[in-house]
Amino acid sequence: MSETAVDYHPMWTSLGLNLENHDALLSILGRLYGDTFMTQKNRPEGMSYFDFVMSEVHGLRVKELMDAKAAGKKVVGTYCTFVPEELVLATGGIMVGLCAGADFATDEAEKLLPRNTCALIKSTFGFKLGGVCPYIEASDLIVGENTCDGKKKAYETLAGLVNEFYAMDMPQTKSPQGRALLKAEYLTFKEKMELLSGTVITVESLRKATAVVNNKRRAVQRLARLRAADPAPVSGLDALLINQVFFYDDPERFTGSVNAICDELEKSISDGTGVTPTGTPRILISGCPMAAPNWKVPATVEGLNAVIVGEESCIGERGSRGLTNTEAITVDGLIDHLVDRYMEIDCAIFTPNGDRLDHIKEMVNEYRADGVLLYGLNFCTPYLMEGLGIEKQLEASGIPALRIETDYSQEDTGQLTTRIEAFIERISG
Ligand code: BJ8
Repeated sequence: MSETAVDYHPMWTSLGLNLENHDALLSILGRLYGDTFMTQKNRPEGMSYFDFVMSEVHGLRVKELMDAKAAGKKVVGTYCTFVPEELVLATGGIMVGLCAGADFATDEAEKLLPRNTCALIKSTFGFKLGGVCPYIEASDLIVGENTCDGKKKAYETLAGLVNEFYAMDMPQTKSPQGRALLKAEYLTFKEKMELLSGTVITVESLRKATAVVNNKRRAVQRLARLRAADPAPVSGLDALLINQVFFYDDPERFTGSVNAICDELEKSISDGTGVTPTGTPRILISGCPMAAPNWKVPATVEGLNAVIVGEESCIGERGSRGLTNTEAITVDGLIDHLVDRYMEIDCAIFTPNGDRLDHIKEMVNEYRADGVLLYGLNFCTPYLMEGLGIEKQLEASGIPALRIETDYSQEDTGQLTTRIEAFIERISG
């Protein structure tokens, strides 16, 4: 996210980025990254890989995508953990996440969206309209999913702004009908990917792609389990960063880098060392996804000498838990396994969504959290509504919970700090 030695301006120009806006964004993000991440104490050495990825997130990684495109591969941009990367990889393609986590060109976005739209959707539009997202421009296909009302209506407008847009319908219940809908959508998406890439998906290619994604998930699951240690071996900010990089990096390289840092963390756990003192208040975050560079709340929590030990979030464990069975002798059988795995994601767009509460409680137990911070973006009806009930039920089970509603601006930082500080005091008692 910083200016780099290699001059990528010609590449950004070829992608049609607005160079003035883009340079301004990179310079702001470079400073934010330095202030947020590089000031942390006792960081694991393995984080240097993720620092490098972030420093080159608009540079080297985009160049890799462009090189892959020149070699005939397709790049698919997505906004939701329900879009199966396995089907993209099985055609030789590359999938990247497009959700954006910073305010940009909000005035422009608000010409196309109601003001009371969540920051995540507004930011996605702002990045497109401001001409600052190389990933949107590098994508041969952009996949939107009919999840929340905000997204599905915004996609109708986004479809007119990008090269090729593809809408995927989504179930709203975990019923047999819901499962059948997801299966039908995955079969149609498979056909779309085959058409786009000119490659037919075979049992072998899908099994291999599924194994690659399973390995990536295994690695972040391993990282998650290590965070159960006290003292915590890695900060919540760094763990969130790794979960954010999950959506950009080459999957196999990412897996290797996460496993390398896990080796390091295992050693520090066995040495009894960590990033914070033993007994530091431990918080689980649960709610809306935090897309890069949305680090506001974790930075606030950890700036108050607490540590985040897990994210019940799509950029976190909700998105990465579970593995897909690779034992099947037909493509259809493998897609059935994919559907089984993805139907486990307990997004708040499902009704009812009781599994989410169970999962939060499991995570509290497993990672020895002292309390749960329920994180909702302003105007996100699914998570804000669900958060009310979850807060009551957690408290009734003796698990302290704090519900916060915020956006990407810094305007409420003072108020958030006061509330989070009081919560930390409460759970430390
Ligand atoms: S599976 S959480 S990635 S939909 S914050 S845009 S819900 S109004 S992001 Fe999500 Fe897929 Fe679900 Fe996960 Fe709408 Fe809320 Fe905005 Fe949100």
